[in-house]
Amino acid sequence: MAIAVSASASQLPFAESFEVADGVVEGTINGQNGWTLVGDTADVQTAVVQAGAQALKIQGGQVYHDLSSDGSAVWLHFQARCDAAPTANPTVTDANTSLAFFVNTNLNLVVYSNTVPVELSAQVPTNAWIRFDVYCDYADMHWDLSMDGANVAAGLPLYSTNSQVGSLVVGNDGTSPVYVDQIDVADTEQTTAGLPDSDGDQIPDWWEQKYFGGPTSVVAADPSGNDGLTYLETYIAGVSPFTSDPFVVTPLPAGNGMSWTPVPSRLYSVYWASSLSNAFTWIEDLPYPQSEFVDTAHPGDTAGFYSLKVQVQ
Ligand SMILES: [Ca+2]
Ligand SMILES: [Ca+2]
Repeated sequence: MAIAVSASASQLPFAESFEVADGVVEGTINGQNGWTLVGDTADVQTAVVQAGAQALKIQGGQVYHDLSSDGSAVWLHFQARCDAAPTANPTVTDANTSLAFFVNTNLNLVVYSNTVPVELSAQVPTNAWIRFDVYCDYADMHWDLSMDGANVAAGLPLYSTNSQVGSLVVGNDGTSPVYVDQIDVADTEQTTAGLPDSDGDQIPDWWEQKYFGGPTSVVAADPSGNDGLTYLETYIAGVSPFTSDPFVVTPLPAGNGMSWTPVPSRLYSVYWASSLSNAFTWIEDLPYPQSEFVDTAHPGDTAGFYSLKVQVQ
């Protein structure tokens, strides 16, 4: 099994669960939902599935789907299952590739660091669904890989600097079947799906790697360089962990609410109190991308106080 990603221009987020509800029927994936098959066989089937009633089975060949994004990073996760050790190792040569990895004939994961394949000690069990998570950062030109929520490689340089042509490629060069399900690709953070957090401190690996050079490099409760916020608080608020960078809440001109710059995958909860000596009570939850609260509950009040709580969704 091999995966390769390159990305740039307009279709993310992309999700594929190979279900009838997505417009996918049993039989070859070629021509369904924008997928193209090159090679022998890649069939949507019902016998082995990770979720729902259908999943993709690849037996020799590669399937392609266009991906495009204006963002500077890509979050990708999917489920895969190998029936047996692959009978052949692929070679990636496409200069448009951003990142690539595969399971080799020893069932070890192999990641590309630049154009060099590097065998990891991580082994992939057979006949078990495995979740793979990829974070690809085009600003910093690195990518990370996790298997079942545990980081196995981080800070790898991208295969190529060329990200102008975008596609997702899933292939199986061997003869033993490989199954794939629940593909999810986005260019904003996908926290609802449970991003890998190897040290369990509520800051995902990608953020620790991007800002501190390792997937577990930050102590979440330590003070950041940003005005007394902890590192965890800077991550949740989406502000700098290094310098003064306040989360700005702006009162509406009429004094009946506030606005802010929202961060993807965040939930903003508004609380209100008639005075600072009274307890705040919850009014409303406003998920990203909402960026404004207008108070309709206290139209006649001459005074009041708002509190805005930010959570990762
Ligand atoms: Ca499915
Ligand atoms: Ca963490």
